[in-house]
Amino acid sequence: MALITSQASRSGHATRPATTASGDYRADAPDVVVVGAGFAGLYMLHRLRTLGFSVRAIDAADDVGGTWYWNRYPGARCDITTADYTFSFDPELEKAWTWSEKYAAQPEILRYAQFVADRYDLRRSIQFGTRVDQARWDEAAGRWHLNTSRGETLTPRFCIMATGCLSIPKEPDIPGAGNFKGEVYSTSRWPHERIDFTGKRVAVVGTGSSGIQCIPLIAQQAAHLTVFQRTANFAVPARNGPVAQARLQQLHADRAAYRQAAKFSRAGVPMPINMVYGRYAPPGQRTQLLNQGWESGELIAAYGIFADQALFEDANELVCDFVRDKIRATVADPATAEALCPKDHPFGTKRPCLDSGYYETYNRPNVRLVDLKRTPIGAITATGIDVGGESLPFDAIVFATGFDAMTGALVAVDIGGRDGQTLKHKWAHGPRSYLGLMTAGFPNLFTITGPQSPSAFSNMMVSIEQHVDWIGDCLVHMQQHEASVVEPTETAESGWMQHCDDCAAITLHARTSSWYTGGNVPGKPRGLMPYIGGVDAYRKACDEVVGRDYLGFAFTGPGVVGGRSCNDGVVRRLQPDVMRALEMFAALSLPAFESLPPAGARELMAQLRGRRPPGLPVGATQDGTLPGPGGPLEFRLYRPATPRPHPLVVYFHGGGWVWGGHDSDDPMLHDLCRRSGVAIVSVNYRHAPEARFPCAAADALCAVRWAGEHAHELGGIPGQLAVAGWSAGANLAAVVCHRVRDEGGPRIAGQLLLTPPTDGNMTTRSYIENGGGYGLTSALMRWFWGHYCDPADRLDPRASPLRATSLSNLPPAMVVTCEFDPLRDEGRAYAAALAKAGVAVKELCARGHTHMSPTMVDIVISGEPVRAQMADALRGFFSQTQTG
Ligand code: N01
Repeated sequence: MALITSQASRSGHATRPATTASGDYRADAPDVVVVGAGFAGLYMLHRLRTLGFSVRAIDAADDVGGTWYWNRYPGARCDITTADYTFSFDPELEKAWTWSEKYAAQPEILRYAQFVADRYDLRRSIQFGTRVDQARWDEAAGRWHLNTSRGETLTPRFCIMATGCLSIPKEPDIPGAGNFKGEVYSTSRWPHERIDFTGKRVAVVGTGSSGIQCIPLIAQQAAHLTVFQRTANFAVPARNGPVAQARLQQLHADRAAYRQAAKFSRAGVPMPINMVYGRYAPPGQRTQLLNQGWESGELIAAYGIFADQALFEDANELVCDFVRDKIRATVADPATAEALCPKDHPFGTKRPCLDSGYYETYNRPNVRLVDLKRTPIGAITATGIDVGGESLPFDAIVFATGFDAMTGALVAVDIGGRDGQTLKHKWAHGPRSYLGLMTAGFPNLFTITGPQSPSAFSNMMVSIEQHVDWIGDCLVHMQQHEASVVEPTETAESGWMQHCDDCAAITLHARTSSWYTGGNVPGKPRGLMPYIGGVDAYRKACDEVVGRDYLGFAFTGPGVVGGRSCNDGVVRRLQPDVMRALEMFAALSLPAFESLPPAGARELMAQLRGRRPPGLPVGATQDGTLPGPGGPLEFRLYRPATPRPHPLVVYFHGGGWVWGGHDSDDPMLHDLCRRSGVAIVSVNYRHAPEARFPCAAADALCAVRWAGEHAHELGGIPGQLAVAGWSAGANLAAVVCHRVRDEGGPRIAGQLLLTPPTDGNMTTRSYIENGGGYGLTSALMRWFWGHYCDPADRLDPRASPLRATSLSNLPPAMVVTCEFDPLRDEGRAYAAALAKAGVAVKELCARGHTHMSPTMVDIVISGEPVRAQMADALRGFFSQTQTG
C-alpha cells in the first residue's frame, strides 16, 4: 500500500528536530509533563507556567494543534460555532483574534492554535516530534518515569494526558486493506501537501463527520467518486457563512456573562432549553420546532428540538422522520435517497454531522453510493475494491473510518501505576475514572477530557478550560498543603462510575453502537464513555468535590497531617434526573408548604400539577362517584386498551391526607395501567384538617368494599381486587388491608405500597438523613401528621399500621421505599414486619430516589424500572389469585 501522508505520520513521529528555535525545555527537569500540544495541552502548559510550575509539553507532531494538526482533509471544519469554539480564559486573547466564518475551516483553526502558542510563547516549553511511549509510577520517589521515543527518561511529579479524544485512527478493518497499489489517504493523517484528485477515480470509505465533510469537495475534483457507506448517518445543514451577528452581539454585550452561561449550559454553548415534549406536542408545534432546528444550522439546537428526544424513541423518531424526509426531498434518485436514510439508530446517538452540500452531492453524475449493508466489501485488491460481484477500479482510496476514541490515545502509552498495574489492564473491561480526571491506582496522573467527563458531548473548548483550571487549582492546593501525591479512592471512583451509568441509562445512547460506546472498534469493551449528564451538572460536581475538601481524593505528603488525608465519599448519589427535578423545583423559589394554610398549600400543589407531562393514553378513563360514609366520593377509572374485564386495583393518592384528589396522580396511573394491564380506580377521600383521622381510613375501606361489589360495572373481574397507594394513600391502602382482614372482607389479592408512612412516631434515622432538601421534608411531614391526627391517635394502628398487634394473614405486599426519603426506614420496617409475620413481601428500595421521584412519569426516567416493578407486582397479585 502506498500510503501518502505527511512525514510525521509516515514515520510514526515528526521529523523536525526535538528542539525549537527558542527551545528551552531541555533546561529543566520538569515537575509536570503534559502529553499533547493540542488545545488542551496548550492551555495546560500556559496555566501551569503562569502558576509557577516547571512544565514541559511533549507532542508527536512537529507543531501545535493536536487534532487540527492531523486532520487536514478537504472540508475539515469545526461543528461548534467559532464564537463558542474559542478560548475564553483571557479576554485580551479574545479581542486579539477574529474568526472569519461561523464554522472555521481546519487551516484557520490551526492558525489560531499557532497564534495562541506564539502569544504566550509556549513553543519554548514544547518538545515536538517526540512520543511518550512508556510511563511508570515510582512509588518510593513519588514520581513518574516517562520514556520517550527519543530515548530520554523524564521524572516529573505529575503527568497530564492532554492526548485528545479522537487522536488514534482506527485501523481499516477491511480484508486486503494493505493490497492496494494506488494512493491511500486517511482523513485523520492527511498529507501536508495539496492533494489533487482531478481526473482520478476515487473511493471514500466511511460516512461519519470526516467522510461527510470531505465527500462534497472530493466529488468536485474527482473524475468519479464512489462512496462506501456502512451506516447511514444523520446530517443537518451547517448553513456556514459569516459569524452570526446575533451571537456576536450577545457575546459583546456582556462577554463574561456569556462565557459564564456557557460553563453552566448543557453542552458548553449558551442556548435556551426547549421544554416542549415531542410526544405530547400538537402537530403544528412539532413542525414549527423541527423546522426551527433544521434552519438553525447548529448541532446543539438539533439535539434539543424536543425536551424528550434523547429519552424516548417515539419523540426521537419525530426528528428522524423529519430528517429522512429532507434527505428524500434532496436526493434525486429514490434508491440512493433511501440508502442514505439512517434507520438503525436514534438521532444523536451516533454523532450527527453538520454538512455543507453532502446530500446534494449524490445528485452529481460522477458520484455513486455503495450501500455496504446490502453489498459488503469483498476485498480491497491491488487495483480497487471488490463489492457485490463487481471489481471497481480506483486511483485513490480515502479512509474516513474513524478513531479508537476516548481511550485509544491513553492506552497507547504503556502506563504502569501503583503495584505494577497497567492502565491497559485496568481498563480491559472499559475505562474507569473519577470525574474523568484521574483513575484510582495511578497517582498524580491526570486526564484532560478523559472518559466519564463531558468531553465529546460538549463544546471541547469549554470542557478543556474547565479541566485545565481544575487540575491547576488542585496542584496549587497540593503545593499550599505540602502534599506531594494525589489519587482518587476506589469508593469515589465506583460512585462516579455508577453515576455515569445512571446518566447513560436514561438516554437512548447506550443502545447504539458507535464510537461513543466503543462499538466501532472490534473487540473494544462497550459502554458509553463520555459523561452525558451535562456540562453544567458535571461542573457542579467537580466544584462540589473541591468544596467538600476534595471529596474522594487522598493526599499524601510531608505537610499532610498524619502523612495521609482523605475525605472519602461519593459526590453524586441521587439519580441524575431526580437531581435535575429537585433543582427545577428549587428554582421556583416556592414558599415552604408547611408555612401555608392548607387551602393555600392545596392551590399551590394544584398549580404545580398543571405543569406535568400528562402520561401516555390508556384504553379509557371515566370519572364517577361512589357513596362514602361522609358523602359521595369521586373516583377516576383507568382501563387498559385490551378488552374488559380486567383485574381491579383500588388506588389512593398521595398528599399527606391534606391535598390531592382522585385525579392527582394521573400520569403515574396512566403509566401503571398501561404497564400492568389492570384497571385502576383512583378514589378520592376526605381530607384533613376538615375531616381528621379516621375519616380518610373509613372512606378508603368503604371505597374498597364498593369497588368489590361493583367490579363488574367497573370492567373488573369479580374476586380479583387489590389495593395500592402512594405516600398517605399507601398508608390508607395498608390500613384497609388490616380492616378487611379483621372485619369480614372483601378478599384483597395484594397491596402495593409506594413510600408509605407506617408509624406516626417520626424518629427513624431516615428522618435525620433525608429530612431536608429532598422534596418531602421532616417539617412538612410533621405538618401533615398534625393536620391528620391528634397526638393521642398517632399510634393507633389505623393511622400507624406498623403498630398493629398482628400483621399476619395480610395480603401479599410490595413495599417500595426510596433511598432519600424521610419515610424510607418506616417503609422498610413495615416490609420487614410483614415478612416476619409470614406475609409474602417484595421490597424495593429505589436507589437514588426521593419520596416523590418515582411518580414523576416522563420527568424522572430513572423511575421507569421502579414503575415497571410495581406493575409486575400488580400483575403478580392476580396471577397468584388465579392459581390459588
Ligand atoms: O469517524 P466516525 P469520523 N468498513 O467513526 C465507517 C469528530 N469529528 O472520523 O458507522 C466500512 O464517525 C463507519 O461505519 P459504521 C466527530 O466527533 C468532528 O468521521 O461503523 N466502513 C463510519 O461511517 C466525529 O463523530 C468533525 O458502520 C467503516 C465511518 O467509517 C468523530 O470525530 C469532523 C469501516 C467512521 O465514522 C469521528 O468522525 C470530523 C469498515 N471496516 C470528525 N470502519 C467536526 O466537524 C469504519 N467505517 C468538528
